[in-house]
Amino acid sequence: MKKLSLTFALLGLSISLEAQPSGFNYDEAKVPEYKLPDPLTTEDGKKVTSPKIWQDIRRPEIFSLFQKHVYGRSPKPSGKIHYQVFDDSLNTGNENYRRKQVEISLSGKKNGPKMDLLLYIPNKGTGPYPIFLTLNFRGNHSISKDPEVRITRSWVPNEKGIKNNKASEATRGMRSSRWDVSQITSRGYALGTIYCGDIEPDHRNGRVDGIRAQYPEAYTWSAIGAWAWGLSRGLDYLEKDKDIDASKAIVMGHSRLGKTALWAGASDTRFAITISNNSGCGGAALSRRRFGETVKRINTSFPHWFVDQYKTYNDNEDACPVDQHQLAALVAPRPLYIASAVQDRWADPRGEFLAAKHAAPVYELLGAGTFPTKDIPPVDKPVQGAIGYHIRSGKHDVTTFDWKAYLDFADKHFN
Ligand code: GTR
Repeated sequence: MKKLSLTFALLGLSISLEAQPSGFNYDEAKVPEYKLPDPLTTEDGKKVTSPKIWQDIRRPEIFSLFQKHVYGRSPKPSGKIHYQVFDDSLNTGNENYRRKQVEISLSGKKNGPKMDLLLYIPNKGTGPYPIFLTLNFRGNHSISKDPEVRITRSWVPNEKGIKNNKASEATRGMRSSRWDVSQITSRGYALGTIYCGDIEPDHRNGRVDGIRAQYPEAYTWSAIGAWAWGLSRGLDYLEKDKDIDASKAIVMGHSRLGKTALWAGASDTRFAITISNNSGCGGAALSRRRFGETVKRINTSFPHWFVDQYKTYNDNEDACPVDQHQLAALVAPRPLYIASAVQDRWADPRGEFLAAKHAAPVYELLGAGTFPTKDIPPVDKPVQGAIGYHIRSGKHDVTTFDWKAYLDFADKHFN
């Protein structure tokens, strides 16, 4: 998406806008009327009146609807875990944390496909530490300037300094502004990250080279399904790592990987907290609003992210039996955070907020707490209950502000 910043003065106020693809609706007045499927009414029309009915009937129903219509059905893991810690060092150039790198077999087979997990572990206090587990877009080496991080050997997109889809020193640290490792570790949390392309390369034919190729065709899953599944394999490993308190694992992701974090949090209830940063269409934003990115557009640009069935909802959102507030509700009763950014209109900030709001009745039914606001809160003022939300000033990104809000939220729920 081409982004361009325009600054203009309106009534003496300076407002900065991020240009978004044209031909899409950014006008709230033009959002069509829509009716959301009720998370608390079963498919055969019965009201969900108790936590038991939610757990036994409605939750499995919604989960399998998302499998069938949106993200696909992922295979059961082999149950075997093979991994090798190939780096464990205090020498990170930062006194707040040490580093570990682990090669993890995805299929449980010693010689099968592998992914690299990069861990930054706090030096302060004594472990085991709670952890943010995340995927990254460009390789573990892109998240920090640390010269010891192994450069990914997986496919990467060609961009500045990158040729033949092979990563190099050219992209070391290119995304470091999004990863506030110092703040995270100095507050006593570990950070774990895996390159999504180690699980499946992010392109239309990625299925052929990624983990999906290893499983029988009977499993109709998607790239987002595969990435989320990979996060769970990362968590399998973390359960064995004595530095980490895997009962306090927070799955967090940005944008397409925010969509993935939501599906991972919905699919794997071992994740104690789920965080979606600017996840937009196919993530937290309500599809029926057709604000900014639409189902048709996302299926056209990124057909591999979702199952084929999802394409039948192009210009046909109301026919989809689920909407994204129900994905949020699948995380209940575990804490959930959804974050937006003012200039990220492509991701429909209001639609992301409304998903949180319409998931809240499920949290209330389960006695898990509430979402303590009825309206979208003021810019840069996080609201944190069982569900947290903020709309940050600025663009589509992950910033120090976002990390502080997530750390505050985690502290609130863990301490
Ligand atoms: C955009 C896409 C969004 C979002 C974003 C990203 O091009 O339209 O849905 O996922 O990419 O992942 O950065």
